[in-house]
Amino acid sequence: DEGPVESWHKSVCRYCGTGCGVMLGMSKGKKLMRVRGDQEAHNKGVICIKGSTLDKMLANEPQRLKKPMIRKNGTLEEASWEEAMTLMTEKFKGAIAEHGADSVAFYGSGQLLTEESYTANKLFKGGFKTNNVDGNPRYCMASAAVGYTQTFGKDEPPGAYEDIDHAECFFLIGSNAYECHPPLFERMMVRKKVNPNVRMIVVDPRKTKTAEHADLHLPVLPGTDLLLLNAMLYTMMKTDLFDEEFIREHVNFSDGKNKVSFEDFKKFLEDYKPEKVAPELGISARDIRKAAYMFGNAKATMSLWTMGINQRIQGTYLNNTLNSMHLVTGHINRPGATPLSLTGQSNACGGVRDTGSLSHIIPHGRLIAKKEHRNEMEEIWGIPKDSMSPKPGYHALALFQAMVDEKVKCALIMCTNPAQSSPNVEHYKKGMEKTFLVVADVFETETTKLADIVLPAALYIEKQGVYGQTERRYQLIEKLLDPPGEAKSDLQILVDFAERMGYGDFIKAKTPDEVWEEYRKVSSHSKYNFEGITYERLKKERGLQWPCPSTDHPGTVRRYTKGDPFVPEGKEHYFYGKPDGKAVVFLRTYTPSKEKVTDEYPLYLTTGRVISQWHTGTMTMKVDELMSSSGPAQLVMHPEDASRMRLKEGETVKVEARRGNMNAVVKISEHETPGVLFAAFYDPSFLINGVVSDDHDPFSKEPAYKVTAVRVTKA
Ligand code: MGD
Ligand code: SF4
Repeated sequence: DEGPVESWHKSVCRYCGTGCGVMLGMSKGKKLMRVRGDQEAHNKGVICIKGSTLDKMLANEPQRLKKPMIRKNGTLEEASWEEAMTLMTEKFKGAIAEHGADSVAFYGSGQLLTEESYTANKLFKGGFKTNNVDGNPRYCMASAAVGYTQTFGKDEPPGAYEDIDHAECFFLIGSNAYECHPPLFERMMVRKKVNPNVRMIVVDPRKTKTAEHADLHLPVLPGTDLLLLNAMLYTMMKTDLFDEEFIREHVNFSDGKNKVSFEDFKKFLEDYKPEKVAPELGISARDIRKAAYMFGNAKATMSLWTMGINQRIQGTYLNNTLNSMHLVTGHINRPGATPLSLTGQSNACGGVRDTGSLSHIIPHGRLIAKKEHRNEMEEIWGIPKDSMSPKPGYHALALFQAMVDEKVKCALIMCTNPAQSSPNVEHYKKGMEKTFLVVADVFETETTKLADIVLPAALYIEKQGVYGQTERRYQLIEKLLDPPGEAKSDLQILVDFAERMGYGDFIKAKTPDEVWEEYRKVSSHSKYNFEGITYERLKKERGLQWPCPSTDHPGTVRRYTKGDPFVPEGKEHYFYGKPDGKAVVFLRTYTPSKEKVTDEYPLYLTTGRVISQWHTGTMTMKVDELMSSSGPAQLVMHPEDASRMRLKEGETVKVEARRGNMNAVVKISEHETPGVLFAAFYDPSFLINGVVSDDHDPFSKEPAYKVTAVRVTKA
């Protein structure tokens, strides 16, 4: 018996990008006994079923990976750290010597600690000189990141959760916040309850629990939302809902190549008359107009979105256009008026986007392809000028394709499970099998099963480091437990690997404290400046929002407006990511998805999360309460579809798509829309990604997990 709770410790939930503050009750025997929401954190004590069962997840010690494993004669066998790290070093050194630095890669995660992602990125890009560093945020938020960068010149949102308490209209598009960001959804409902004039519009092909609470639900057909946004803009233009003064002072227009005029923008919108686009959207022109009035007429409108518009072949365009709707109506930079992309993972913002741990970027919004940006980082990292590779590395899908093509010989994968989470997964698994894969995880996964070396990693409060979420808030997780067996933190693994590869002096920050100190100083050379966010402050405070340039700075709730330390004195708004301080409104033309339904593939398949499971289920499927809530994953369809195909609940069907086929068990639910099927991706025994299309956005390279055309027949 580990005894009752002896002490409570402030921490952050392990799972999602809401970044809820939690209080962890530890026993004398150093066991996590209880979890509750932190009343003083931004979530005001509210947490969801996943967060409240963190103790049960951590209690799964018997199933944890505890010793390194090496594949010998086709089977993974236990080995010592010395053996595993020696073999890994030998393989990486061999590949670099024989095939060059671009034959190795790092594939990371928006759930690694910031200190870990920063170190891996620095080692591969600044040390080995390959930009083959990417990770699962590519599957998640790349479109939001590229969208912000194109519109404002800098990634990360202008607003914050606090805006929920001031908004008069919530525009939720491609977000099932009820299930995926429950404390934020609850905050919106509280706002609505206290102020009955507050309205909520939900754009979603599915009748989700979020949509059930909407004042206006627009069930658009999968893949068509850009038509809706442009038609709403058309309506706003025709009804004088544009804020011409804000536009004049703070906005430029662009067709993507050249600067164009406000008049050109208006002409562009003429193609998107509601009556014209309504049939393709599958909703009425009246509802399009209604949505436009609600958005435009409210005193303050806040848009919130996630994967429904990020995971799309026009994900970047959708993000641009949504940002544009705020700019042209002046619904920005005021309390309650802002676009706010909700984060999927706990540390995709702070850990990956801000540290520049994707194949085309380097820390703090710098681009690999820009010589002056590389030169800045070379100087900061103390490496010779022009020594970094100018060539962007492989983005996630290109990386796995390079494995199929045997161009990438060795890869280190940390804290992610791409053999389950990648689209068209059976194809990319062939590449993973061909490559010398080193996988660090806490449990056995579909990816560790393909590894040549498996490294047991420390989990959550078994290590220390910073998570950064949606609203530019950095929060600290302190170490409260020792990892089981021989498991080590990903940072320890990276530091050891760096030393063995001959980069011990370059990766000189070796502990979380040292890395944070280095990284904090690196940030001071940028507009992401968080030099004032020290561990000392984070131990006391409930997170801090950057920019935060000095230790006496309170952090910044709203960017690009008065109160942001980078907005020049005397200016009300200033989009300093752009040379002239003006944000860009793009003219973005709608293109139909290649996965549009046909006679051959007459149904849409859309995929995503459910409230009680986290991503590939490795952590949450081990918790009884969560399993009994979700059950095994199934193919969910509307009763009309089921009766048309004469299918019953529990029946096995064959799902066929252009890229593959699989069997599935049918579940019938009124929450789906006729013609649109839903499947979650947590359950490895129902690997839905076997049929999901790997079409992707040409700018963000994010896969379009949300739109696949399929046919369903009795198995
Ligand atoms: P996770 O289950 O989050 O899935 O896909 P993945 O990242 O592949 O994987 C995290 C892994 O890290 C788990 O295996 C866990 O056991 C391990 N882990 C936990 N803590 C640690 C640690 O501290 N160190 C190490 N080394 N390992 C640790 C997520 C991806 O899936 C994402 S982000 C999105 S948004 C996509 N969404 C999506 C979708 O909507 N539909 C479909 N069909 N597929 C999708 N795939 C994508
Ligand atoms: Fe954790 Fe996200 Fe649930 Fe909050 S909403 S408790 S961060 S899983």
